[in-house]
Amino acid sequence: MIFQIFPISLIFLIFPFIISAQSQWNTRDFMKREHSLIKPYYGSGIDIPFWQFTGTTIVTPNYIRLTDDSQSRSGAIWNTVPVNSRNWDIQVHFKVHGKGKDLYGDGFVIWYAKDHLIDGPVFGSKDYFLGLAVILDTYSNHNGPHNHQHPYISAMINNGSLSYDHDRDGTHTQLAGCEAKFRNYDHDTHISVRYEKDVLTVSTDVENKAAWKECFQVKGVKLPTGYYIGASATTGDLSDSHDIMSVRFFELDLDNDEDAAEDRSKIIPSASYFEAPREHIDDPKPGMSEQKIKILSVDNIRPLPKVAPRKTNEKFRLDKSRMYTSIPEKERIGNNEKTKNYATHQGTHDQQQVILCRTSKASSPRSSGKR
Ligand SMILES: *[C@@H]1O[C@H](CO)[C@@H](O)[C@H](O)[C@H]1NC(C)=O
Ligand SMILES: [Ca+2]
Repeated sequence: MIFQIFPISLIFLIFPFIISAQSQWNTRDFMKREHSLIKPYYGSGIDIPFWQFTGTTIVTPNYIRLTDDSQSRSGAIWNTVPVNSRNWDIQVHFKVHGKGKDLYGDGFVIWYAKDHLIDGPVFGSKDYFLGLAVILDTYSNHNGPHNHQHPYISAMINNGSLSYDHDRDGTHTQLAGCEAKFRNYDHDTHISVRYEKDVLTVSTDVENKAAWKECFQVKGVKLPTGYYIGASATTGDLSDSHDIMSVRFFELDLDNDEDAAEDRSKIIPSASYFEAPREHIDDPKPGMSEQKIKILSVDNIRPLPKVAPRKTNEKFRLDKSRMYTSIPEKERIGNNEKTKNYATHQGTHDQQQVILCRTSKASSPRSSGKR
């Protein structure tokens, strides 16, 4: 009997080595159905199992369209099951396409966030979120000189205190980013968001090579378990269709993961590395652009051009581009009331009307003068 058992135990000894050799190719990573979205989307009923959608999202047999190629759309799709895996890889097959040749927007976000199904100004979802946003930004809002082209993929980690600044394409809050042309292809386009041992790696497969190309990698990213996967998109004056064909969630089964037992459910999202902003070189704190709402009376701010030179030690400024040009279309979604009031108040002398304006501590008068 002993001799019969022995070969079997040998197999058990050898087996782990076979597996660990294979794990480089992720054969042990397995797709979790409850976090994945694959065709056919519908189960037995009219619901998509484990997923909910909001806004302009429509589901067809072959794709989930967050927005179509028309103005002022906003749609999202969210997984309803919180992710309890510590290490994962989310692979999204997507398609962004539209009739615009040079002008199109705005893009979409792949989320790993605490709050789900909450609409807002960050490509259709909540600002001041907790978690990770991987932003595929097709439209360059940034007025100043740019260091990169769009479409641009970047990542933002938020503990709920930061606002995504559309006007600067999130420059102040991004961890890292890369250019990636992913629009209007006939071939399939994919993105992988991999979170493994606190390292975030974003890769794309958009050149029809059936291989991942690294976009960026950032170490020291802390994300808790228990958040939700989602995707959301918006259009403004410019538009695109933003389609999701599939979401595949792989739980990574790591060898020698000594931290695997650690309870990660209570930690606050954080990143030890922020990319230095491309502008605002006089900003002492990269990635810390702070925004606040100030309430001013209209009397105090008229006529508008006098506001900036007024002798005051208050560290706010009025964003003139906001006053004289149309408010960026991104802000309109979910902010319709506010922008409407904004426009009205500009044209009236009624006293004590309240105007909401955005101020930025990070912007000194000098830098605003350069704009
Ligand atoms: C949240 O993030 C901001 C900006 O990165 C940081 O200043 C703040 O200390 C963080 N708060 C918590 C509770 O981690
Ligand atoms: Ca943008």
